Amino acid sequence: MAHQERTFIAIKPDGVQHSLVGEIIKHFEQKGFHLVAMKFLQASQELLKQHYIDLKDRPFFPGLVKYMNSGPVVAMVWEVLNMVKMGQMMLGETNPADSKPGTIRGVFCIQVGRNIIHGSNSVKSAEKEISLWFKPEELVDYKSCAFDWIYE
Ligand code: DAT
Ligand code: MG
Repeated sequence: MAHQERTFIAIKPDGVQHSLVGEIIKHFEQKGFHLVAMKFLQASQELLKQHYIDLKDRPFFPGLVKYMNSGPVVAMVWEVLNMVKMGQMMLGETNPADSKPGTIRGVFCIQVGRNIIHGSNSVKSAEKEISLWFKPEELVDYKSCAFDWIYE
């Protein structure tokens, strides 16, 4: 049976404003990621500072928090085999200019400070981010009828 890992994915305020919510979710759904949790909210500065705590000393940190707090986001938890590699492959590079055309950042955005989507980049950061954005009871446990058609 396939070993599943959870990742935290967020459609950032620019992704919401560009009406890309459905389009972005479609990519994960159709690829075969398993949806575990989802909510629509305007994140507080406190939450965002915690979320990006590892970057607190970088010069772009205040602008990053301001941008992420400037409008609503879609926060999600998805489950997939080998989530770090799979997530990076779907999202593209941090800088959209380095992202391949088939990736979400490669197709839908231009600049690093407006890169429309977040995805966890390790199992450890995923666990931290999921517990920051979701309560345990908000994570839904169910079996997808397509599971045996996605995993061998
Ligand atoms: P990622 O979002 O790909 O995990 P990261 O964790 O290094 O990248 O940085 C988090 C976010 O911070 C990134 O999505 C956009 C912003 N950021 C990173 N480097 C930046 C830079 N040099 N200038 C402006 N924003 C930057
Ligand atoms: Mg990161």
